[in-house]
Amino acid sequence: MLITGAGGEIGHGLIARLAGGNNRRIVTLDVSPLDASIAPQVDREITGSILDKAILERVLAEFEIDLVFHLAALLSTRSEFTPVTAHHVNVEGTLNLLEFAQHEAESHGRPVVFMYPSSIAAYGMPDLDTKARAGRVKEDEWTHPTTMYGCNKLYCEQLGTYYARHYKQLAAEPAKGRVDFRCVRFPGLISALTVPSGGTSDYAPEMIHAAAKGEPYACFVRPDTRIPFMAMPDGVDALMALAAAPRDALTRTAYNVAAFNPSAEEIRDVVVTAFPGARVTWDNDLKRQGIVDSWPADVDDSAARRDWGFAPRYDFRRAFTEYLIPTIRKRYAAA
Ligand code: AKB
Repeated sequence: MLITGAGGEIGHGLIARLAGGNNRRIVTLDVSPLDASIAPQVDREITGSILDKAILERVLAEFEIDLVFHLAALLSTRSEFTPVTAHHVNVEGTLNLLEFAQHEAESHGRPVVFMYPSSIAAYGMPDLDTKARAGRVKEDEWTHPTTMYGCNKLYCEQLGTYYARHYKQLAAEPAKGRVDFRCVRFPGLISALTVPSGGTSDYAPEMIHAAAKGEPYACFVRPDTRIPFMAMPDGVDALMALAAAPRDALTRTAYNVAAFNPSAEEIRDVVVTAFPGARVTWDNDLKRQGIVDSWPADVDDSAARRDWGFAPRYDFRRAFTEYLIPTIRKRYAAA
């Protein structure tokens, strides 16, 4: 399998999980070298960019890849600062990977499963009243993203669907492969092991990690801000479950997934209880606030539950008591 953006948050979680039992060789591609906690789990680490077609050609010539986790992306806040670069990485990079997957499929005569993490950024709620009234948003509702990242994600979902449909026709011919594109629309992800960078849902993980380290944290969104979240182990499980699902069971290309949707204030309350002495203040960044205000307060993930058995293990309480707090405490104690 090939994992792009392997050194990022999801890549860390995925590689750590695969290390626990996986019979496929893992090839990674990331612009930076992998850190020591995951590098030993990987069979071949390539340092380079998804925009470098020569690297992808080398991978094509050297390996037989039948599963791609295309995780490399610039996240929402970062993309607003460098929208043109974001478009290059998020859209042209994805196009390169889809072309790569198609060539792999053709040259080995079998489908390549292409896993793509999309995002709640693919939605765009016009105002807070509509957001409050909309409740749990379904995949095909309110897809009017307001950010470069959201536009990139929504478009790449369509691009993947195009490759999948196009090559379904070719698959009827013998010895031809196709791209089997599958996508999860992730909510904010919270990992106990890594801190994200460049995202807008980052306030939740930043608040938790700052409290664990005994550092003050000024939260950049209003206390009443509400978007869906999920603990990283459930995010990784979702990717693996969708990748393994029988093709015939899938009724859509992009699936919502989420586990809990606390307000920023509810997150603060849990953090302060878990780490007495935590200092959380509010320092609203209007631009970032505008981004999260355009994301739904919750999503309807019933299609994922029905089609491939999505069932997150961690609700809000369990995410903190059984995963985040013990794992983060251990991490910083060891450090
Ligand atoms: C971001 O904040 O940009 C990401 C996301 C929700 O896709 N975490």
